[in-house]
Amino acid sequence: MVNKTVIISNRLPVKIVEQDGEYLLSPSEGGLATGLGSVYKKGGNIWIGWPGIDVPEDRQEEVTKQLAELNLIPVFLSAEEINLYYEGFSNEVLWPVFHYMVTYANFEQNYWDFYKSVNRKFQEATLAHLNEGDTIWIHDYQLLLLPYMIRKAQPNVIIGFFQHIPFPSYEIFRLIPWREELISGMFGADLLGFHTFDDVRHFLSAASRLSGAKISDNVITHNDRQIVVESFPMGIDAEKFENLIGDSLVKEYVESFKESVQDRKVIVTIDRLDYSKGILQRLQAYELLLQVHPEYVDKLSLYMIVVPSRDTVPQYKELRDQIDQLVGNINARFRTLNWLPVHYFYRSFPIEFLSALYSSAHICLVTPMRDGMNLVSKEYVASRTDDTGVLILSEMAGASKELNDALIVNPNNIGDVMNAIVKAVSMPLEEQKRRMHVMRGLVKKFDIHLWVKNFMDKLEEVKQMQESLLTKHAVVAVREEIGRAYTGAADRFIFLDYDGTLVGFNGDIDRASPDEELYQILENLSADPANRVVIISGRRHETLEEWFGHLKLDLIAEHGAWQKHYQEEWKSLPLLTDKWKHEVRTVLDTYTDRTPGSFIEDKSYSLVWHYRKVEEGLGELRANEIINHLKVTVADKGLQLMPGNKVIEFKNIEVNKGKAALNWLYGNHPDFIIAFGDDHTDEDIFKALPDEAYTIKVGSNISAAKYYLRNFVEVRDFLRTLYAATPHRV
Ligand code: GDG
Repeated sequence: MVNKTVIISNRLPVKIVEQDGEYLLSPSEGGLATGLGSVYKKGGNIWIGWPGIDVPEDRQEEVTKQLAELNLIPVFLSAEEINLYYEGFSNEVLWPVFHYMVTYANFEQNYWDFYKSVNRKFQEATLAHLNEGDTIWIHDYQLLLLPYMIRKAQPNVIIGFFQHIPFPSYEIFRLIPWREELISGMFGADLLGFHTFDDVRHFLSAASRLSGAKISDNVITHNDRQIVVESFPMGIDAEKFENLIGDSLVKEYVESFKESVQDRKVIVTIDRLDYSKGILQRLQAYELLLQVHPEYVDKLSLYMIVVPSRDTVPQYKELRDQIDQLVGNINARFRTLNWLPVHYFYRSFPIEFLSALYSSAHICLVTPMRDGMNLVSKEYVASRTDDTGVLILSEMAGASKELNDALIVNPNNIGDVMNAIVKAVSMPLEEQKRRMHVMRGLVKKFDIHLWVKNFMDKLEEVKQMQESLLTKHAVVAVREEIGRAYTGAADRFIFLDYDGTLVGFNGDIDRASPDEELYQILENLSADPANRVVIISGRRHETLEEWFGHLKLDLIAEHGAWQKHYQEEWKSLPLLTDKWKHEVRTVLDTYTDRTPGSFIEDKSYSLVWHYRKVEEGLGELRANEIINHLKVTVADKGLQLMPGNKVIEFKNIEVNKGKAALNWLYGNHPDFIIAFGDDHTDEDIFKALPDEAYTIKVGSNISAAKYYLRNFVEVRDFLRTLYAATPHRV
């Protein structure tokens, strides 16, 4: 069966109207629909979503058939569901919180219940069309729970998720009562996309604080899966906006504009009605301008289009009233017989009208308080085919990260916005062209098609990464193969790391002592005379002696600085010096005094700075400070610095687990070697051992080992199956 791609979003890219008892469908022209057209219209691919109207149950089959012809699959939602899941949770909880307008949020339990049940409806609709190996791309904040819901029911699909609105800082996100559930829902994805790197940072920070998942750069390791988090700044259909300039209808509109504005300079603003768009503040800035600079009276015309949106919600209705009032005030105060300061339209227009506005406007004023990206700014730029015109852009819009040749403003600072308008009005043509040319090149190159391609390519890359990890997992077949090699061997070396490999990772290093079950396993394993079982650990030799001295084991402590063959004495590596310790210790002490929860472990030939109990983030910061501080000392004294799992260790360069393991093999010719380890000090063993050795990494990180097991429980099971399969079974 050929794998397909499934797009899922709250709304299907289609407009349905009922006329004379018939349902009439017209495809949506929005940029996203155009961009994704290249995906969902191909082959057996589909797009799943709400069709946008309430269809009575007895007509749903008919609509489903009509939609199927366009590769669209409907999720029918009742008025109540739309009210509570969409208007309620999505737009009265997530939207305000994600746009930093927390006081507008209504944390209603009822909204959350419906959010969950509607996400489940999307899950059911998806599963009905899903096969193993399919690729899924989910869109936006209405469906945050869906990735995990799908993953749980169908683990073998690849899931991408893109959020079109900002992801707020953790301090804001944590206010949501259901924050952990939302993060877990998103964790079902393989690839999480946001518009900007700031959104990525905020998500990673919230994810690490709320889930305890391991995060390294932009990769989260959770439940044995890796989740890649990336920024994909969305683009527009730039070619379409360029071409529209030549359209005859657009030209007609441009002509009539010219007549009405004459030689005044036009400022355009276009937004959906939303408190995140900064419409009121922008009007205030314009009012201030007319007040402070009366010379601009009759010289400027502000064309302001506000597209109706969510105006049944009280806050939106209130905003609309406030806009009406402010526009009325400005016009009443400053208008002249032949001039109107603000031309305000509360409705939507055909795209040709927008294009005419974009190409007629000297200035485009885009000043949202927060905006995931803001496509209007890019549409204006794409429409300026002669490179003239000035874009004034809020630093709070995602687009400001790319369009930094715009006049960037803080939308809360109306004086700043006013000054930007003054600067824009008088900007020399060359400067306009220089700035616009750069921005137009950018908007043209990073268009909606490249955005779709980049996301899909990354999804494919992540899929391959997941697959390659999967093949390394020591699944049943692998264990059987290793089991056969083990049984057939007469002289075996078994290297076992301790922390994280034989026992779980413990916040308190002294509490991770061996338990009865582990002793049993080690006793059984070492009872076979063909086995040399070697514990190879970073722990102090005194500790290993205390825990394992009574067993038939070889012990390597402090990464090889101390060694003991069974029934012999402990020996330290010859020619090691610990003279450097005093200098390093003095520095580490100062950091420990400033960092609650951190402590120093002093071993014979190494010093370890532990920060597993330090406040999240602070420990990493201090570790980096220490590394910088001691860089020179490390080089001068011939030391090795090893950052590990919530630790940094300083040790003599000669000390290395890989060298120690090789030393152990010296003069022996075993026919079976296996090594288990969980952190990067064990990588030295994996790399040093001969090719025929079986190397097993514990945890699912990328490793030089041939296979991996998920955790110490799997390691113990594995060891049990090994000795249970031999005739020497105890
Ligand atoms: C969300 C995020 C992110 C506007 N008026 C008319 C009309 N429009 C079109 C514009 C533009 C789109 O609507 C608005 O897009 P924005 O990006 O500006 O804002 P949101 O709707 O809030 O979108 C936003 C976006 O998702 C994409 O990820 O950028 O941050 O909030 O394309 O041209 N189109 C027509 N008539 C109108 O009157 N035909």
